[in-house]
Amino acid sequence: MTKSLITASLLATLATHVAAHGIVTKIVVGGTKTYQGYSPDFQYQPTPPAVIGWTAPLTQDRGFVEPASFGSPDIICHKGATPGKAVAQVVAGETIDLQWTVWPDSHKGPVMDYLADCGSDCTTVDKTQLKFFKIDGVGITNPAGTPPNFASDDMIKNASTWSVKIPASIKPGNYVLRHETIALHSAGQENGAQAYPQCINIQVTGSGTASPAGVAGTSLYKSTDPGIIFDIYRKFTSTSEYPVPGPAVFDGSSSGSAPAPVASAAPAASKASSAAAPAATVPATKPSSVAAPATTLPATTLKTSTTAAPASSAAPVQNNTGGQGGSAPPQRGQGPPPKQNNGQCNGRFSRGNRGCRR
Ligand SMILES: [Cu+2]
Repeated sequence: MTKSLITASLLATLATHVAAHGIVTKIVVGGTKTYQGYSPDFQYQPTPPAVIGWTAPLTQDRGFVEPASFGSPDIICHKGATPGKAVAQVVAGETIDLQWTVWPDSHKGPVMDYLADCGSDCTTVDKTQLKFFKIDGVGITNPAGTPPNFASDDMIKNASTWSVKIPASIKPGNYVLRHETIALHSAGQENGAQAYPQCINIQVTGSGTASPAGVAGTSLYKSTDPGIIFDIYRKFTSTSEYPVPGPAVFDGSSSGSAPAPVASAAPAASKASSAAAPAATVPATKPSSVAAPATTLPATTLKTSTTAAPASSAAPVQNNTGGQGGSAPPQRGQGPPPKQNNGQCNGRFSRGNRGCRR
């Protein structure tokens, strides 16, 4: 990269970086059932609310788990996390919208979702015993640009909200949903990626029978995985050039009742995202085309995948394995959210001095 390019990128990042990273603050099931997420601020309240989000008081900084800790229990549901005390009710096949705090656009990377069977009770489960299977994994969704468009960018465009469908095929029971993005702005160097796992408890009802095998949270990633050490600041020609880390997506994730994207049910996450080339037209299998006519919602409104506008032919259309998430058209006219730079977290531009760390 030339010096001028670096300078231009640096200025862009300084201008757009927000201080905090993020947590999931709100969860909406099936478009109607709203649940509060966990906030580290709860630890200062005399009577903290019981929420479905896992308790993680050490995330006061809205920070991340570093790759050096990918083998430690901190990666399971974030640093020092203990089970949430409430449970969301979900019908298998329903979509869950996870709303983050305003996500910094410098923090580009994949978005992944996993489930793990808790047995009788997620609110008291031993997290080290959980075995996670992946139901959603999206990396680059448009190779244009340097860096290219990642799932995190789509999440930002969708009002900092990611939508994931709970597979209709899984058997009823108690599950931890492990939702995560991994920021890659410093991932060109070892231990530079930043994992932001967020867990919630759900109780799934339905008539599914699948009980997919999973892996312990501490075995999901290695610090040397090709999708963990990865330079995003180069030219890309295909969405598949980024290998989404972790196990393959459970191949029953997209089966079951409509509007599952049956044709795009690729087992491998990287294959799945390769289907998300910048499309001029909406793929015939796009599930959202069965939904209501496109509605343009304000950036602050929680938006579900069903509003992914078929009308917006110029927008990059994403067709990820879950069929959801970040397929909102860019909302350029509405301007970026309020941003500031307080000198924290200068991302990869601090390659030499480990930026974005405490
Ligand atoms: Cu950060």
